[in-house]
Amino acid sequence: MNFPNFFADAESDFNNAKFVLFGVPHEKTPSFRYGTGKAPKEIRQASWNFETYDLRTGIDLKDIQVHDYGNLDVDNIGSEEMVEKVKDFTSSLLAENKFPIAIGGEHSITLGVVKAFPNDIAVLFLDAHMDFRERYENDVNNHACTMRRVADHIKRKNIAVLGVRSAEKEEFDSVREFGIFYCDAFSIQKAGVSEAIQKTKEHLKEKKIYLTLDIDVIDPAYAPGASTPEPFGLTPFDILEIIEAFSPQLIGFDIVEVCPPYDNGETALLAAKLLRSLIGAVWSR
Ligand SMILES: [Mn+2]
Repeated sequence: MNFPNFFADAESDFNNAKFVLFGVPHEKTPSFRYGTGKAPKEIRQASWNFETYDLRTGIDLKDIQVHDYGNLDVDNIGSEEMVEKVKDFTSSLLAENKFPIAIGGEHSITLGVVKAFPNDIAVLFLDAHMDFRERYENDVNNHACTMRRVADHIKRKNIAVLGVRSAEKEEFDSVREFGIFYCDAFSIQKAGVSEAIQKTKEHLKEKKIYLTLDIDVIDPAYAPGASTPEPFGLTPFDILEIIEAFSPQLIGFDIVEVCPPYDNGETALLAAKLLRSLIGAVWSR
């Protein structure tokens, strides 16, 4: 069955919208699986499964002004040009006081969104990987370099990473050397996500926060359709708790690396639900 090709209940026009969704089906540098370019469409389709009423917040999504812009055309451009295009588009949203929500595509799209913000914001990464390589496969904008590029743009002390459990030794060494804050998945499992949230809040304080959710932060049992799945991940409940805890400070969001060809639609469903939960949480703050 085919549903309309826009996110369910995102029926506001652009001018009245508080939130603007846009897809960036950029897929140039996968290291394991192809298919993230299909994610914006599949996540939109999956969104039609859900009721408009949100039990957690008591809010009906129909009452929130959300606009779905559609996808940016990034088909035949390289990663550098893509980053500039995403940056320009996001800047136009911020100029109109919109809350930007990007749907990837690869994690490399995050840099474009972040560059549109002033460089004194904080960025919270939810990711299984550190993505802290200086360059990968001769591309400084490879998805394996996302956090490193973000660290070029904003202050290192304003970056936090939750759920990480995979990187080269050199990446962990330079993250520590850069003084970047992180809670790995194993300590979150042991002490609970609430404690990780508390520590992250102490670190980022009252800063405005851009949240980037790489779907692979979630365990492959819940999110098998990820481009680089990594066992020992967080649960969907953990992610919900993180979203709700930081919602008062959030200024933008992306969800990346969903890879629809590798499951039966459950990862796109989870991504769509998390998007809806985030919109509800930010709206009701
Ligand atoms: Mn990742």
